[in-house]
Amino acid sequence: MTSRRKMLQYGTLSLLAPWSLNSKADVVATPWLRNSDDSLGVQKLAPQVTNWHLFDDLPSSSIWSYKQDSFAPIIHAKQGEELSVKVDNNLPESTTVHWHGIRVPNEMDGVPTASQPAIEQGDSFTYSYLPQDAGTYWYHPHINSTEQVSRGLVGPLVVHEQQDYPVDRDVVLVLNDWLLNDDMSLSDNFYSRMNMSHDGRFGNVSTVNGRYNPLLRFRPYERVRLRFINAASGRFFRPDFLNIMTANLIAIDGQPVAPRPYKGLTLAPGMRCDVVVDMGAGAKGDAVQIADSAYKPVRLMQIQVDGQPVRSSSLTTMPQQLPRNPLAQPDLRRAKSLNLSLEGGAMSMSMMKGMATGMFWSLNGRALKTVHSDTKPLMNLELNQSYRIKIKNNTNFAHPMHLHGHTFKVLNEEPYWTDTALLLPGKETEIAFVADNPGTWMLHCHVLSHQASGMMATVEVS
Ligand SMILES: [Cu+2]
Repeated sequence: MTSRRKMLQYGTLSLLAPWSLNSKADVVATPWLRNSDDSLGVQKLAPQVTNWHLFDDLPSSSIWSYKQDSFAPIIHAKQGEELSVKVDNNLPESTTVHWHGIRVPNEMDGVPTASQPAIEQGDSFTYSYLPQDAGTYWYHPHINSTEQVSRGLVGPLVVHEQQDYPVDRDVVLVLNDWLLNDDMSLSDNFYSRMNMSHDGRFGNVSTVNGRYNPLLRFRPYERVRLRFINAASGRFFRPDFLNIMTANLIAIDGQPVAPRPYKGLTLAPGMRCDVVVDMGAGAKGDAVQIADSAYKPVRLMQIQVDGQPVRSSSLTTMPQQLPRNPLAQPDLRRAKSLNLSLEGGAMSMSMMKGMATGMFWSLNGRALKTVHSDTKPLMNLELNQSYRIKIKNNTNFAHPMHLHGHTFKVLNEEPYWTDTALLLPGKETEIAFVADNPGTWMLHCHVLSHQASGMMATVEVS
């Protein structure tokens, strides 16, 4: 029991304490305590309105969070061990929790009303499932999501590998985007037709773990696993370590890739990457600025290396390859082929219609706003059959397309597994997967303003 208590203590206090910065304290990266085989037991989320300081020297903002006086609490789980999360809805409206990227049974997927009824104000719901896949995932509501996510309802789900991955520290970095008024309140213009028909909702402040340009402290020669999660509703991020420190990419969207030098990766909303950074010798009082270069480079976070060295020099070996997750390989020769056409948006034929109806986007010519039990699926897939889907972006905007309940392979020159495929304007890609998880699953754009204005569908696996 000691180890459980200790772990819970680290899980709920130490990991959160660095983020609960009401003073001028810096964000201090805290390791995941990885010396226990004990289960984490039932974890709790209580979505509610709370106050949060996005800047240390400015007034707080009223945001929505999964915990009081906190932001984006981490849920830790271990691969192959049952996870239970009790959700008490203390929000002024109904909500659900969707577990992005992790394969769960359909009734745990958090989509009203396809997989569960909404959790009404004052009600509770317990999500329980067994994470088969290790990696970096996240959770967020799947109801009124443009507003709920933009108000701050997001959190990381870290499923630890069965064998601890050899790094000195494991740090989650949640990337967000906020549209603030002059008085630090959140702009409530969540469903502007301008945003819906263009690139989605963009803010004027981006944060890492809920702080503007935070300072992360590491020790000389430390090897650190950084887990980036783009939890914004519309903004893309591209963490930029180029020419600053040794960084190697080890996972994309939770799934292992062969370790390789990190050359910058564009993370659209919903996407993640794991990067192993080897710190140098450091110098006192000398913080390095890490930029976000998804657009014109802006400040993302600062890294300071000081204190007692972890070893006598930097590790020069490539980080270890993560073990692959138990994903079914699609049989590409016997796979059935389907097409998915992304349509609509500004500068398209459906623009005028969208101005009248608020529905700017469509998938294969169909626009959907909400899902009901009798919603006709866009695709009916046979259980355990392999599928190849050609996705063509026939719009002038980028769309990160997310499929629930499955992890799929993007079949480009170097195929990789993901749950969110980024389709740039006018581009085409092909994905493949085995439809091995029965149920009604969402297929939608993760630019949440696009999802809210038609770019969503259901896929039935039975
Ligand atoms: Cu989109």
